[in-house]
Amino acid sequence: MATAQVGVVIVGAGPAGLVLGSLLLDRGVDCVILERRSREAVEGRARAGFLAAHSVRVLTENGLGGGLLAHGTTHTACLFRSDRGEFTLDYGKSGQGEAHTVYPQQELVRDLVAEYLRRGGEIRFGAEAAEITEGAVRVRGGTRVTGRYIAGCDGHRGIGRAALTAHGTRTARWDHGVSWLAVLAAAPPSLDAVGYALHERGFAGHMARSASVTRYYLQCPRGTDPAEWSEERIWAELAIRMRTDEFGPLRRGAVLEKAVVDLRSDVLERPGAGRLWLAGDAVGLISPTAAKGANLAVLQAELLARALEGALARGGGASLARYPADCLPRLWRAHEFSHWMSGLLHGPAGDDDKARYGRELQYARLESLRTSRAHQDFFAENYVGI
Ligand code: RFL
Repeated sequence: MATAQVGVVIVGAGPAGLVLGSLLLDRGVDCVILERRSREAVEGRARAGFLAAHSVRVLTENGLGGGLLAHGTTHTACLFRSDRGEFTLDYGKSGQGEAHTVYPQQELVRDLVAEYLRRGGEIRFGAEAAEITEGAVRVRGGTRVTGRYIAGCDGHRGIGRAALTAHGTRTARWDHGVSWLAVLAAAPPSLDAVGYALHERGFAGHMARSASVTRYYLQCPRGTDPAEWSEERIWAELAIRMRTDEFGPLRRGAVLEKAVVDLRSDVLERPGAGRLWLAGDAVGLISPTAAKGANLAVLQAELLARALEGALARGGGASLARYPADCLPRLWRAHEFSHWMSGLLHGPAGDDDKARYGRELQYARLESLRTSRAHQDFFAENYVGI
């Protein structure tokens, strides 16, 4: 059974789909969002937390930033630790002088769902898109939803991307060969800054999420089962890699979640064709080293909203044809920086000549970041900007 045709059928109620939906409604484009999970599941999924200045601008200028302005906190510094010492890089004082706003992704998603519904939008939770055909989405269970355009905002493993690659769209891909145990702890942050610790046992990271929740990362071997990491072991390993003997203890708390993330990146050569266009992780997966994923989702939603509005208002694809050129260079810039960060944070394993050489390069890069204003400006501009 098909329902009436809407302007845009959006698949996925993550940051990309929800921002796109609200922007389209604002521009007078009717749309419907299909989301396979329940509202509770979507609003409860803790992932990102660092919103770049551009994302904050897009959200606030479009009436989507109430929650983050009221409850987010500003971050302008990150700290690097290694066996050569510690230093803080105040990126708010370098580059364009911009800041991150720390606001948990699940809270942003909650705000976005509420605002989209308030604007009169429709979300069908528990509606899994099973197939995308020319201008129509078949929902598992039988219904067909038709739109003049389909927006695949269904993440990296979604069917939007699969529909494009099935028709020959190629992917550029990189495996960083590194995995992280991503831990969410009911513990207040232990540092005022984002913490990056380089250690011969592997990288460890600290990122505030709220006054009572902190995300930690521990580099671990590929194929690690999170069950191997007890709460005890996590805190003991964090203490070693973050060198708490030297720099002071971490504030501990219950581990709320632990998952292994393989650091992989990829980008589609084209983010859409015909009547199917993608935004967010569906276009490209980016390794979490520089906390770019959710920010790229917001950026692409903004660009795609403009392109779809133009296509619907004026007919045909001139504005959609510009979407790849607007979106891909920015995406690649973020990937280049994330890749650079990955090299900075992950030293080679072992102690042979090659590993020692690689580690010294890592230290030289850190030392340059510590002392060179030009290098700090480069870092700041890319870390907080898009
Ligand atoms: P999402 O958030 O994955 O949302 C996609 C939605 O589509 C739904 N879906 C379907 N719905 C209907 N039918 C289908 N067939 C469907 N298939 C999928 C899914 O249920 C889901 O609700 O993609 P989106 O919107 O593109 O947003 C991307 C961001 O969520 C992601 O890039 C970030 O979370 C990445 N990320 C971070 N990004 C940052 O900018 N800053 C950070 O600090 C940061 N930390 C992180 C992160 C990702 C992490 N993980 C789990 C990979 C930390 C972690 C641990």
